[in-house]
Amino acid sequence: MALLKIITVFFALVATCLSCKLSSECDQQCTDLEAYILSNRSTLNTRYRLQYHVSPPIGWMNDPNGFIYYESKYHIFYQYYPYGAVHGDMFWGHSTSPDLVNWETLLTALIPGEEQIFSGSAFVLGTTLGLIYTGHVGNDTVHDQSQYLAFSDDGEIFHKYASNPVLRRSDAITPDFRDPKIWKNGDYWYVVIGSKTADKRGEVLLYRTADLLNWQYLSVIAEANNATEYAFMMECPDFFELDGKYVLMTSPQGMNASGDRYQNLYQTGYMLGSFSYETFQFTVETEFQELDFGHDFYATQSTEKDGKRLLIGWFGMWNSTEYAPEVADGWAGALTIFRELSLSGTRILMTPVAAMETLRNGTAKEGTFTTSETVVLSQTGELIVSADWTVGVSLLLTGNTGGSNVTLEWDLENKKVVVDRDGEVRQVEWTPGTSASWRIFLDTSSVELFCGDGEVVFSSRAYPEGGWLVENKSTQNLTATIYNLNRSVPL
Ligand SMILES: *[C@@H]1O[C@H](CO)[C@@H](O)[C@H](O)[C@H]1NC(C)=O
Ligand SMILES: *[C@@H]1O[C@H](CO)[C@@H](O)[C@H](O)[C@H]1NC(C)=O
Ligand SMILES: *[C@@H]1O[C@H](CO)[C@@H](O)[C@H](O)[C@H]1NC(C)=O
Ligand SMILES: *[C@@H]1O[C@H](CO)[C@@H](O)[C@H](O)[C@H]1NC(C)=O
Ligand SMILES: *[C@@H]1O[C@H](CO)[C@@H](O)[C@H](O)[C@H]1NC(C)=O
Ligand SMILES: *[C@@H]1O[C@H](CO)[C@@H](O)[C@H](O)[C@H]1NC(C)=O
Ligand SMILES: *[C@@H]1O[C@H](CO)[C@@H](O)[C@H](O)[C@H]1NC(C)=O
Ligand SMILES: *[C@@H]1O[C@H](CO)[C@@H](O)[C@H](O)[C@H]1NC(C)=O
Ligand SMILES: *[C@@H]1O[C@H](CO)[C@@H](O)[C@H](O)[C@H]1NC(C)=O
Ligand SMILES: CC(=O)N[C@H]1CO[C@H](CO)[C@@H](O)[C@@H]1O
Repeated sequence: MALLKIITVFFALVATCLSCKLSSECDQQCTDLEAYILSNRSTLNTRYRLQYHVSPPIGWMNDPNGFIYYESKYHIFYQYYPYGAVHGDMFWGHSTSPDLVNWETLLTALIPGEEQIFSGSAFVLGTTLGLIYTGHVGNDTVHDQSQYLAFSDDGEIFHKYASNPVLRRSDAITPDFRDPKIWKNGDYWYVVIGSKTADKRGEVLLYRTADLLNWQYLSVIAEANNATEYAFMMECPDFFELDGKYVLMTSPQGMNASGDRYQNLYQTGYMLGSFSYETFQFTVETEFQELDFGHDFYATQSTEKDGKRLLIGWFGMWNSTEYAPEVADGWAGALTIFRELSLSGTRILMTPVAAMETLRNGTAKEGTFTTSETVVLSQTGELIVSADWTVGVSLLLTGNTGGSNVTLEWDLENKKVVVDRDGEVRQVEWTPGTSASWRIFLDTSSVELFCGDGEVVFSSRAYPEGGWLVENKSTQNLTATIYNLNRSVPL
């Protein structure tokens, strides 16, 4: 009892005292978990392990969390279940990088207690790294969700605040209240949190606090308001300024497919508008648009560094990761490559972070890529393809010895970019400039296609066998530079 009291006082201080020193020891629970990860990792079948995308050391991964720059390194955390390639009780896995390309795996940051550690974000408080996450208590059907804090002095060992939770939804209309994204403005910390209305329309709520402990409800930032915008839940909201506009990025669940749009089980996209820190109203100016049109993209999180808005997404989808072949290998899920955002009119452009170029390790091909020509790569590659966009383009990406067939097509007649993965089609209109090119990142089991300046992007997992084989199936000769890429994440 006395010990409990001391611990409580100690952690109560942490939230308010910048100079309090936290213990930086991996305790027994942490030691046992790391021993399990270390020894059991060797049992993974590594055939589909990615070479430059962050993926769990073992077990399951979904949403990225806590993306931040702290003490000279980028930190990324993620929804993690080490004991199987399934969505079990959630932990937070953790990796760091000096450059967003070369990643190192750190100790598991948060281990579930009475609560599972659902999604959240990070903040820097002096020399302390803080995390705010959703504590999920109960099961899928009967549960309670509220917001918890944790702190670290060294960026690796985290301590949960003793008087969690610090923020609950005051009306009890829904138990779904999750994924706090925090930022600071003036004297206050703000969070947006995903939730739903009493009649089950997804909504995003705004709160603020001066001390991280006492929170004030401010406003509804956005809610699904009609049939076409219908969503029963908004997950993983993010709210930030980009080139003079405010962006509400969110992952709505329950939007029905409509033509080429919303083809995945759940969506991720954004609305642009203006926002006032006096009225706390977000005035929406553009309709919801998907950010990425690939098969496997969800639950984005962004952070700002040196004036750049950087973003990462879960390279997965709820109904594909569970059946992906890697599940049989003892792991599931990954993060996309890191992207930088900019605004062009009403469209957010996504480009790979500049440091991706440091992975290039010589070229497999440079120059004319003739009709019917094939290029065999090892397990990774970056392709820069230029074409005459007044003529159609078709590139087949397949395995050197079989596996997935992914066709990337410029459908001239419909003016659409089409990504066909084994018959599952995703497509969207594109307006190429004359000098536009496609930039394609291939990893052991993934494809990311960036069109032009990043106005159209597709992220899809795929499973080629025996390394990639790229074939020009177009009627025109293309110009291509194809780089080999080095590994930058642990096996
Ligand atoms: C998995 O980890 C447990 C706990 O550390 C250990 O007892 C077991 O031997 C490991 N299994 C393998 C196959 O390494
Ligand atoms: C979920 O928890 C509730 C309350 O404890 C319990 O009644 C219910 O059976 C549980 N459901 C499942 C699927 O475990
Ligand atoms: C629903 O909302 C969308 C986007 O704001 C709008 O274009 C559409 O007209 C609305 N539909 C109805 C039936 O209100
Ligand atoms: C979405 O699709 C489901 C199943 O097809 C249907 O029951 C529902 O009415 C649709 N919702 C909207 C808003 O169109
Ligand atoms: C996942 O859901 C989407 C949208 O409902 C559907 O088109 C797709 O076939 C599903 N995939 C799997 C593997 O169930
Ligand atoms: C790629 O890796 C090789 C072997 O480890 C190394 O020699 C080379 O310098 C690396 N290339 C780059 C661009 O880092
Ligand atoms: C890919 O295409 C080849 C050649 O048409 C075919 O044999 C193979 O079954 C296809 N792979 C998949 C996963 O559909
Ligand atoms: C493509 O390049 C090949 C080899 O340089 C050349 O023979 C052929 O005429 C070119 N085809 C077109 C359509 O330009
Ligand atoms: C980089 O390229 C060199 C020369 O082709 C090759 O020997 C080396 O294995 C490559 N490194 C990696 C990590 O692929
Ligand atoms: C127009 C043309 O030559 N298309 C060729 C593209 O490549 C495929 C596969 O080799 C050929 O079957 C097509 O004839």
